[in-house]
Amino acid sequence: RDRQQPARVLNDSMGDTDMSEELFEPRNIIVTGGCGFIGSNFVHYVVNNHPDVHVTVLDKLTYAGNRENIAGLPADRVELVVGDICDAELLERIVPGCDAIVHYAAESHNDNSIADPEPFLRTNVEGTYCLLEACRKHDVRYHHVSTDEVYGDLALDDPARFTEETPYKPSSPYSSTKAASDMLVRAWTRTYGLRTTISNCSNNYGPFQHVEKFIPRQITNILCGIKPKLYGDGLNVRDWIHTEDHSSAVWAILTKGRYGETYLIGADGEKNNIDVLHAILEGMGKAADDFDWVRDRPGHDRRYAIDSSKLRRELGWKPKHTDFAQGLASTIEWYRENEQWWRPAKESTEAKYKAQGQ
Ligand code: NAD
Ligand code: TDX
Repeated sequence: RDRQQPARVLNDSMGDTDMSEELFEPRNIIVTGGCGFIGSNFVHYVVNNHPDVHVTVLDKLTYAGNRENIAGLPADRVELVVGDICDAELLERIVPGCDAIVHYAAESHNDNSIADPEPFLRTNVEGTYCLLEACRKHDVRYHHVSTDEVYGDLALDDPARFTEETPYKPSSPYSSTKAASDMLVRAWTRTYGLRTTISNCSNNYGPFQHVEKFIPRQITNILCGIKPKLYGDGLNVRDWIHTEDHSSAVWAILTKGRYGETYLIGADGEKNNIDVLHAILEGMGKAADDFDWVRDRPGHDRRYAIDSSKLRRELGWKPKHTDFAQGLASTIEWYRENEQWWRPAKESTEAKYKAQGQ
């Protein structure tokens, strides 16, 4: 295959348009950030669904990374390399011979980026650059995991949703560094002919999410006897997707996506924060008003909404977890059953929020 050509176009030219066919069949992949929330869920997904694939997890184990997230997976399927994506020498050792890099590693929390942007520049921008250079040198396929936040926000009454054509307009230090990293991927694709795809996904929920994020913070607050905390007027809208559906979408794009293309991932899950909080309170037997209003996030994006029709149409993907109430109930259950997992991070996370008036 001519590696400069999009896989789907070549496939069509061969007279075969079966969307279920995987056109790229990796055997050895590197998953960066595979000890974080979404990366580790992807590693579980690959181990459970693709028995021929070996995964090397490259993770720095920052405050957000936890080796427990991939503990118990078979040692002959998953190897953990503890290290930094900015470490070019380390990349030189592990990248040759792998078929693809799926890049999840990032500093990922908006509130942290407002308090201290520096690590976001380094990991999200410089780290992506280092991975792109390693892929260029060793001719490795690269998938870039990004966020809908690169598009900025929408008004609550705007009928529009984000599409692959929406102009970039990031609001926070976090989203601006993710936008910058997407731009690097596009430039390396066009200039060097790298075989890349980009996905921009909406807000994920599910097991293994750090207690600094909205849904786990509120669930674990209630479990600790602390009141949930709602920013601003609580009307900000997020488009929720279960992390397992994000994993299946990334796999579809990695194996069937056209090189050089961007795909938006979303599951039609728009909800405002107060409705999500009410669902958590109700699901945990608390009164609807049993929470605190706290200081709003500076520059707080109002609404995110994803139109994922390109991904569904071109690659035949669809989400499995379409019942948010059920997904939330099983997430609450997971945090109830895994207190030893989240407890060590809880106190310091709440202390940080308290110092910020949140
Ligand atoms: P997370 O913060 O839970 O995990 C990030 C992981 O990356 C951690 O394991 C951390 O140790 C690792 N890491 C950080 N810096 C590193 C470095 N320099 N070198 C190697 N490893 C490093 O993040 P997440 O919520 O799982 O997000 C994963 C990716 O998905 C990010 O790229 C994020 O932008 C994107 N994303 C997240 C969401 C969401 O809702 N959380 C939505 C869309 C896209
Ligand atoms: O205690 C809280 N109270 C509250 O009202 C927290 C932590 C958040 N919020 C609000 C802010 C947002 O409107 O809840 C919403 C969700 O907040 P986060 O969980 O911090 O997520 P968000 O800022 O939307 O970003 C997430 O989705 C997109 C991820 O953290 C990003 O990595 C991803 O790119």
